[in-house]
Amino acid sequence: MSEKKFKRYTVTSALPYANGPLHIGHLAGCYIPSDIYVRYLRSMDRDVAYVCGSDEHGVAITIKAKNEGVSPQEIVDRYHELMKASFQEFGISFNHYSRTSAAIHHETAGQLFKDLYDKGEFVEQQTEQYFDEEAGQFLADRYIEGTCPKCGYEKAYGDQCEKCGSSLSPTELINPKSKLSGNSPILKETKHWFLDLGRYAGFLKKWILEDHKDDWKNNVLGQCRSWLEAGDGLQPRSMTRDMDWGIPVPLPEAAGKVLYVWFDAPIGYISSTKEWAREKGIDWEPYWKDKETKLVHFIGKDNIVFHCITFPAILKTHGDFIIPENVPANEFLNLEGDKISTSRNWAVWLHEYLADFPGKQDVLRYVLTANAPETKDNDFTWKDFQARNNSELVAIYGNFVNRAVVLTHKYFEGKIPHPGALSSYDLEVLQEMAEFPRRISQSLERFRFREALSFVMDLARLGNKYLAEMEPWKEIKKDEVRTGTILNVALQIAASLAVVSEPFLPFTAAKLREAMDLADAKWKDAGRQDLLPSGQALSDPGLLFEKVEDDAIDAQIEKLLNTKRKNEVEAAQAVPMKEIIVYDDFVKLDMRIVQVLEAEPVKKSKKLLKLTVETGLGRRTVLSGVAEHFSPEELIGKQVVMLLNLAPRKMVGIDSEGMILMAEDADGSLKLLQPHRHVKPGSVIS
Ligand code: B3M
Ligand code: ZN
Repeated sequence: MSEKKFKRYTVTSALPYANGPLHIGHLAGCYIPSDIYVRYLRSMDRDVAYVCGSDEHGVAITIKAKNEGVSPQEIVDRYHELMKASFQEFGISFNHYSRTSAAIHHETAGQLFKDLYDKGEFVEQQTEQYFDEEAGQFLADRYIEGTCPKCGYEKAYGDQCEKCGSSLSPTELINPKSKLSGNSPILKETKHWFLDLGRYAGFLKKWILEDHKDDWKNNVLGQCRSWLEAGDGLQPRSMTRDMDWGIPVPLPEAAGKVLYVWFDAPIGYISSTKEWAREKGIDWEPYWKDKETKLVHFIGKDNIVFHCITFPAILKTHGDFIIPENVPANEFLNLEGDKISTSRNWAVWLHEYLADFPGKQDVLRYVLTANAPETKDNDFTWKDFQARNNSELVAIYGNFVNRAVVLTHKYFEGKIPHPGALSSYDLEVLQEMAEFPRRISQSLERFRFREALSFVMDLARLGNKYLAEMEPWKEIKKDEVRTGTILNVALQIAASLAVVSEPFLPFTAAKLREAMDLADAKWKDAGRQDLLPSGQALSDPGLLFEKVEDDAIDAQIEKLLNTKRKNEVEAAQAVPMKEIIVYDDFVKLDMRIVQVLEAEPVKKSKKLLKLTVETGLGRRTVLSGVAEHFSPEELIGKQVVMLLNLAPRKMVGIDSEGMILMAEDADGSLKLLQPHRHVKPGSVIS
């Protein structure tokens, strides 16, 4: 199907919650794909508004603020700046990056809600909602915790059970508790404004399952189909919440209520466009109201229902707005075989990546595109990162460009050599080069970024192979003119590579364009065999990529293993309690604080240390199985707890007179039990 021509493009990528730093899952999910797409559109001289911003409302923010004991505003201010900086550092080239706490967004979202209210699109409903009497507030779904009715998991949320994945409503939870006070909440009447999605079933089914059945991605169509065909898929959904953080509902009777975050957030795309247009002094409306505009939402799969069902229904119902032409959602990226998780710190954080691999943004962009979870979840591994960098970027792309440039400097004073007569093979290679821009274009227009990038690498392979076969370093000994022709052909390939790489590897492309004076080259110029005029000076872009060594990768893997160990400790349940004893049993134990005077290894044992302790009743020898946890030096002088009246026993030929008590931590390490102040040895513990 030929691509319909559009006058302009509005491209959005999901507004990231401002409750934590960005990680590789964010980039792979929607920010790199959307950036590739808009860079390509700009190279095609198309009019693009690429907008995004921080999503600053909702319980994702208020829970973080509560956990840190700060205001939601402090949370969003911190992470809005951090995320904005990370996007810039990775070349995510938004025209505008706004935030949903901005006044322009409050106005825009409030007005849109009011417009729908005035059109009678909302159904007002009194509902019963859990209320925490001690905290004096209604409880959002994530503020309620209880036992999942489906699988018995005791920490299920009000809206979802993370263990079995069931979506729940708070009243289904068994023994619900408020996460604010810990008390059992009561059910209390409250009024909310619902959007009856069932009203839009006809429009949604035709628009998605008929009009877009051929051009939307199957993973998106599949999820939409199950929503549209499931009985409960298009239930009325409340567009307001009882919360004090968010956009106040613009109705006099709605005091204390805010717009549901998933009503307000997508409208953030419109507010961001308005803010951008105001700064540029242009009209924002054509980007959201003109049917000649192509609207594309880039998101992760967990946001499909909001971008394909709820938000289009809101826009369509409102009547003034266009609805998306495509929603190319990606699946999830995992990390070393496990789900990326902010709470478990199981992620590669962008700011940490840049600290460990300075200047290697394009390497990460490359790997995350080559491995993008476009149709199914995919896995990021550090070994694969190293392999792709070393055997693709360094060995093919970088090697090809470097040889072409270095040899031109070596044999032709760094000037583009004049091409002599072209051989049939030269013509064949140039013809093949000319095919690449169209081939890559087709993939990009269909949001197949992995495929498009593989074609870019094929172009680099074409150049690499041509040089390897033509061997200019040998030819120069025989025929200088022929050598010049070979290098001219190779440099024309490198020039086209610079243009078609830009959407994917903007930092590398910028170095190449600078070296080849191609700053103004556009997509239409790629593939030309005279893009670099003979005699033009060619500066040296230097090595485009460097090898990533094993130790750098091992350090990253070790860092993740440490995180895993820490998580296991956090998650470890304490060992079950022993059987109940009575007081008379306890009083038999004579526990004292004793002072360690001497400590030494025991010859025939790896585990034991021989301690000499002052018990207040005289010196004792005790054998303690702590040699793998403490050095003798660490124990000498310490005051520790000892069970004094344990019958002596002989171990490895030594009499041990008592036992030193220790705590075994969740990770198996031993910790000393010590008085918080110095006491007289022999002090009784009771
Ligand atoms: N912040 C959810 C997310 O970060 C939400 C996206 C909003 S897009 C309008 O996945
Ligand atoms: Zn469950």
